[in-house]
Amino acid sequence: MSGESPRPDAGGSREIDRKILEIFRGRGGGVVSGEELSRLLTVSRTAVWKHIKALKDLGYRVEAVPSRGYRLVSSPDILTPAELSTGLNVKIVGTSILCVSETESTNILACRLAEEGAADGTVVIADSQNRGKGRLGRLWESPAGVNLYCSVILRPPIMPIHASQLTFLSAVAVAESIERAAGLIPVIKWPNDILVNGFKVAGLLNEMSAEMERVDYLVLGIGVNINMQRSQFPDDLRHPASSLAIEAGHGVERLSFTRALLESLDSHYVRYCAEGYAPLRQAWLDRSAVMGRRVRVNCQEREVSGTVEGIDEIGALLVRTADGNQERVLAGDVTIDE
Ligand code: BT5
Repeated sequence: MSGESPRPDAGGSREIDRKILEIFRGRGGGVVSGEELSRLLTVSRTAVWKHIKALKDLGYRVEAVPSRGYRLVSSPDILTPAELSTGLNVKIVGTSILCVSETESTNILACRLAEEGAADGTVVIADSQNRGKGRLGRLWESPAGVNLYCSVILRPPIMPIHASQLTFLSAVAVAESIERAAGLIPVIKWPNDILVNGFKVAGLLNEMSAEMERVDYLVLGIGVNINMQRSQFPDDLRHPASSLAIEAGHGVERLSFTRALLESLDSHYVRYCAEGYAPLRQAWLDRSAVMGRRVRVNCQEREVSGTVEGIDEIGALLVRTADGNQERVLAGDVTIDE
């Protein structure tokens, strides 16, 4: 993982590191000789040795087998483009990945890259954030080494009014990956919380740049508490919070979680671009914690109480109130009553 300003030679070095890991993985734990590595990578034996040392410094366990070569014994749970993209089955989301060790907010970094022309599906990941953003100027706790802080740049061919539909893309993909990678059963609370056993384990924050008629880009910000420990949560959180590790009772590999997330985001996004909102809306409704429930929605200037009947074309929550009217709520904090 690099800082925000990579070393001048970092791109080339990282590419060689990535290739070495690919070769090791292709051998399924078998030994590869230094000579073969040097030939396949077209670098000297000394350079091979330096790259192996650099990988060891990153936490990879590479064993030197006397007079035979090297063997990859285990990999650390760090998020690097090389680790994430090897064998990743995606068409758009995750075809370009940038990982930094620390940044203010991955959403801010992603917006900057999008302004500079970053492609549809570019993913930005940070090991830690020093001013992670929640909604309405709130802060997102982002300690290093334990969680996922990720922003995805999308350029869907849609009108700005439909942009909120894509909040459901990240919600559905995060829920699916929690199931796949941690074996837990998550539910989605409108609009942007993912809960496991009633605790918030992930938060989503979408940002958009648009003209009147068309979206220029969207940034889907995704924060998932993967291995965060109880002692790392502040006392004054708005909603009871937890992490996948706490709820599962064991650590969850960040790498496999993130790979599952990118594949899920990609398949739903490709389908959204081809077939529109309907399949995504249904996938969201299937996992919704609020569908059919009595809720109170605090929308800053008013509170709406009633039974949730669904979500509409632009992602507004449809609530049937006691007087029989159906209210459309575009933004707010939901409390589930019963
Ligand atoms: C959210 O806001 O839930 C959206 C969080 C989005 C974070 C991601 S991380 C990657 C990307 N880059 C960013 O800068 N942001 C996105 P909201 O519903 O407003 O919830 C924020 C509130 O949740 C805070 O005021 C705290 O009370 C609480 N909170 C803060 N950190 C938390 C954490 N790690 N886990 C659970 N709750 C947290």
